[in-house]
Amino acid sequence: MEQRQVAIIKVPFGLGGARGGAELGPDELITAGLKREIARLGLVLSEEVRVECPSVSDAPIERNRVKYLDEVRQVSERVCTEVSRAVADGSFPLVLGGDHSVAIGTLAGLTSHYSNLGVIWFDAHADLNTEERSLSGNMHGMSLAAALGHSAFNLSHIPGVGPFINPSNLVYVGLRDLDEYEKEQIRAHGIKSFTMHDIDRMGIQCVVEQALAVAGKGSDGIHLSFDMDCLDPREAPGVGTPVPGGLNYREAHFALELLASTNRITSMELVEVNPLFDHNRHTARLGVELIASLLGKRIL
Ligand code: 5AB
Ligand code: MN
Ligand code: MN
Ligand code: MN
Repeated sequence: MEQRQVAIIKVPFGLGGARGGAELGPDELITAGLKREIARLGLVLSEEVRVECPSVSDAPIERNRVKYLDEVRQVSERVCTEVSRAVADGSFPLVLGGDHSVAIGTLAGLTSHYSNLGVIWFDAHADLNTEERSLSGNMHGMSLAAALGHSAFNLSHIPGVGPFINPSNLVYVGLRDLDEYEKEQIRAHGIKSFTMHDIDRMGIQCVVEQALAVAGKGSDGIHLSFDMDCLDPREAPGVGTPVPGGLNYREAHFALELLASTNRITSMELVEVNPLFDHNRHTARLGVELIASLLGKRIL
């Protein structure tokens, strides 16, 4: 990481998720000691902003098949503004979700600065569904379809936003639960995907090195989108959509330590921490540790 200034952008939004609770994620990460870790690393916290989000408890009962689209749209615009401002200030944007639909706003804010943004997406899921093809109607499963311009609601609907993400600079790490339509999309667009099978076979070091080569090829910035459900639920129980067979503690840390050591990552978001399914703040504390690894924390 080149910048020594970090901007924390909290997005307490949970209406894009399958179950409520992700809206509690940002505060949980702060309580788990995120700012203390940032200070220990000698980094300057240039700002800490909280994006105003429609509350989950006051939300109207959703009768549409695609859930809370208007709310996602509103939050995307606000997140875009804050992320864009952080980049313009020379800060490293650190977005704290919230469910993964917040990535639409993050990517919108980033593409208004980077003309060819690389994206590394750590997730059990591909988040490639469109409004038409999603089986759940949950927007947190559609964020990359929006960033690639595949869905009806996409980045072009957010004012002042640059190009879509180029699928050749997008790479997945940790996939293990895909809808049939998502599999078709990955094949059709040739999106580089390191599934859990590939991690078992090649090891996480090789996977991360190759992922970096894909995201970094010809790109002027690399965004790391980190869905906590990429981890095994035994490591990170506090997520909304847990899937067995994920990354273990050291694999996740080692991956982020490797990324840190390259100085190529220009922004990060950590999403889907859900305190309602956690115990003893375990998942949020792990999230804080992982962010510290990405920001350059070393064992020795
Ligand atoms: B997450 C599923 N594909 O569309 C869907 O946690 C799960 O942001 C989406 O990765 C999971 O509802 C979204 C079945
Ligand atoms: Mn996700
Ligand atoms: Mn996921
Ligand atoms: Mn989830």
